[in-house]
Amino acid sequence: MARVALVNPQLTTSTWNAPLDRGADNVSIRHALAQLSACLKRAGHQVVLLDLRLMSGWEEFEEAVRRSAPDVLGVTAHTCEAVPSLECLRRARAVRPGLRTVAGGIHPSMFPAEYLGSGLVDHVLKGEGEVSFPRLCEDPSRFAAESWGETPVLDELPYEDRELWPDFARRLKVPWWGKHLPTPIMDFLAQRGCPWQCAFCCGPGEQNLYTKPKKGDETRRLPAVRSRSPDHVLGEMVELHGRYPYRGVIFHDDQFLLNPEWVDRFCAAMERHGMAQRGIKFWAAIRADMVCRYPDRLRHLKEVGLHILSIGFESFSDRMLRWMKKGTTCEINLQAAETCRKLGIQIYANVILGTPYSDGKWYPEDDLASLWALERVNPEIRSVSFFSPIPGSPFYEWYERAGLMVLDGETDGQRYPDRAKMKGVDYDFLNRMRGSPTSMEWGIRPDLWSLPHRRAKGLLREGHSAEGRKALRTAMRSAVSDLGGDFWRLRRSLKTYLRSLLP
Ligand code: B12
Ligand code: SF4
Repeated sequence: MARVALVNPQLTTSTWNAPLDRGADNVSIRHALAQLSACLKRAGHQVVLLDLRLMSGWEEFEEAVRRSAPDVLGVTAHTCEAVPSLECLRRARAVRPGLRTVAGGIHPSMFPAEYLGSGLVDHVLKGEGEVSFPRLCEDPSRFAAESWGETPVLDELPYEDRELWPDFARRLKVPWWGKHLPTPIMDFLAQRGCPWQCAFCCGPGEQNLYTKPKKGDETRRLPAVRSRSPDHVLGEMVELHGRYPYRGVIFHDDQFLLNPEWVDRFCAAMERHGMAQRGIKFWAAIRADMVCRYPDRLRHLKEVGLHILSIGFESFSDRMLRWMKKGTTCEINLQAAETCRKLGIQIYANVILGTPYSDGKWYPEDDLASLWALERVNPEIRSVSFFSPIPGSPFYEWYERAGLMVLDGETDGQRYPDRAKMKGVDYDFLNRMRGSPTSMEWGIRPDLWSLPHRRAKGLLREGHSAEGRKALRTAMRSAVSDLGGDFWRLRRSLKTYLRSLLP
């Protein structure tokens, strides 16, 4: 049996000696490694964790490789971790020549040549690793340099090895969701993949990850979106609750409501185990159109503990939503928010600003529509970020071809709340619009926009058309003069946007 080191190279969005009180990237365990560890141990291998966030620097990493003397070193990587993951491999090889190295996870799966071409890895194991990685560790000679992991049956997997993190119990107590979720917080994955194809998202990239071979043509892969059975999920939840009586739960699934029948069975299992009675409140993500299609399911989820719903509104401009291939409209977004409000479910609103349109130009009115609608929805959490193309998404290829991306090689593959990523977007303008310095509280400055705007809309609603138009003009003038930027272009955009509000 092999001694296996699992490496978390999470330095881009976290740091050496990462303090637990500074954000999700420092707190969250790496589920991929926790899951792989459970499978490796079940197969009889020994596992050590090398998480850079728990170390003080490269010297400590090298010392840990020397001390743990692994036979196999497996490194995971998201795109933003490509650089540190390769550095881990380089240093591990230098300290322990002849060490067998394996790369896996979404980035190596999409771009295996980056790893194999570096000469630092023996294998890239693409796709899911639970079944094949333990076999590779047992007998690497059976695996080619580049191969696909066998697609696992999720219900046959052991529960994650969360205690691989020596400070796991401490991590649970961190209130990384502020007042929105009670602590201790436990996070779970109940389903894998997403069948939609939003152009800005790496969901399509995930379809290169969570896949199965095509029947009759093993050389081709098809997306394998699937769920654990609710009993398997609840089995893990109940077992962990016995050991760590948590109160907040995060379901990281891309889309929690993929299949309404699955949700029915999940709710029944939650009721059977009295999870709401234990005071457990949970967070999940559901598309706006699915909220509108299945309000009854949402009500049931609320009854069993759904406390805060993450909705990818993305934009409240219909043409932008079409360009993003989101499959929703502004009206659907507003209706979904309304449903949540009626059911007493808090809203975590995801909105993307600064996306150039199909002609390569950025139109401020698209973002103004989103910001104004955000004021209307008034969500508990505003997760507003500037658009950054993620490799593996259709938009990445499109904007790359259009030459519109501002790339720096180091931080690519991250979604930024506030960093300039696209040419032609007036980030100063967007920043001057915001009502608060923190990205989570993104909102339009009320003095600039909302108050005069609201007044104007009120007048229009009451039928005072002339006064309404005048008030809208005043709103526009005050916004334009205060915001600066390309005055004439902005003026045109604001005019277009304001006109769209007039009856
Ligand atoms: C939970 C989650 C988070 C959490 C926790 C992240 C963490 N450190 O674990 C938080 C909220 C902190 C987070 C942050 C970010 N995330 Co995130 N996140 C996810 C999410 C929803 C689930 C990931 C997960 O745990 N999956 C379950 C595990 C079991 O699956 P897995 O990771 O794919 O691992 C399997 C295989 O890939 C493989 N495998 C993985 N590693 C290895 C290693 C070896 C050696 C082998 C053999 C196999 C192998 O085997 C595993 C088991 O089958 C995914 C979307 C998704 N559904 O996957 C996005 C996702 C991974 N995140 C994404 C992004 C962009 C980010 C951020 C960059 C956002 C930002 N700030 O800009 C940061 C980066 C954080 C970081 N440095 O890692 C993108 C990544 C795209 C890309 N091309 O890299 C994804 C795919 C979402 C998307 N659709 O766009 N994220
Ligand atoms: S944005 Fe959401 S719905 Fe769209 S592809 Fe990504 S995960 Fe799926």
